[in-house]
Amino acid sequence: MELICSLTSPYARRVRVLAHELGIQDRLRIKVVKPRESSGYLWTINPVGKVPTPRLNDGTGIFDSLIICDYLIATYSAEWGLEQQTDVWQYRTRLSLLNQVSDAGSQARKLLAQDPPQAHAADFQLSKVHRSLTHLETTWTSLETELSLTSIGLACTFDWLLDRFPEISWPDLYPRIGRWSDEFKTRESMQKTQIHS
Ligand SMILES: N[C@@H](CCC(=O)N[C@@H](CS)C(=O)NCC(=O)O)C(=O)O
Repeated sequence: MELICSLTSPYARRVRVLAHELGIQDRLRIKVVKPRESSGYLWTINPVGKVPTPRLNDGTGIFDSLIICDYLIATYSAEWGLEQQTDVWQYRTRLSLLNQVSDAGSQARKLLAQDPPQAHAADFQLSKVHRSLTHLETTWTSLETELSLTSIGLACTFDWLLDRFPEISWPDLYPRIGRWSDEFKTRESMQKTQIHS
C-alpha cells in the first residue's frame, strides 16, 4: 500500500512507527507530498487533503491517523497492544488527547508564523499543550511499561514539540515524560522514522 505523507507530520510518524513495530514497514511505499500543494492527487483519495493517507491497492483511502493505525493492527496483527488496554475508555481518551495536542501545537506554529505573529492566540493554543502534558505526566501510571498506540502517539508528539518549539525546555517542564521519551527514542521504530525539518 502507498502511504501518502509528509516526513515532518507527527500524525504520519505515528503510522510509520507502528508499521515498524508490527514489522510491516516494507509493505508501505512512502509517497512524500506537501499536502497543500498536491491537491490533484491527494484530494481524489482524501477529500479533506490531509496526510497521512494510505492509498489501498483498490485505490481507496483511509484516514485519519487513528483509523489508519486501527486498520494496520486489524489487518496485520489483531492482538497487538490489546493487553495494554486495561481501561479502554482512558486509553481511547489519551489517543484522542494526543491528536488534539498535535492540533493545538500546529495551530500555535501557524499563528506564530503570521506577520505580525499572533502571540496571544498562540499562547492560548500552547496552554492546551501544557495542560495536556501535565495531565499525562501525572495520571498515566503505566507510561514506563507500556508499548501501545498511546505511547507511540506521545513519543511522536513530544519529539515533534522538541523539534518545533526548541525555545521551550520541554524535558525540564515534564521530566517524567522527558526521561521516558529519551528511552523510547532508542527504539528502532523511532530511529528509522526521525523527523526531517
Ligand atoms: N486528524 C488528522 C490530522 C492530520 C493533519 O492535520 N495533517 C497535516 C500535516 S501534519 C495536514 O495534512 N495538513 C494539511 C491541511 O490541514 O490542509 C490525523 O490524525 O491524521
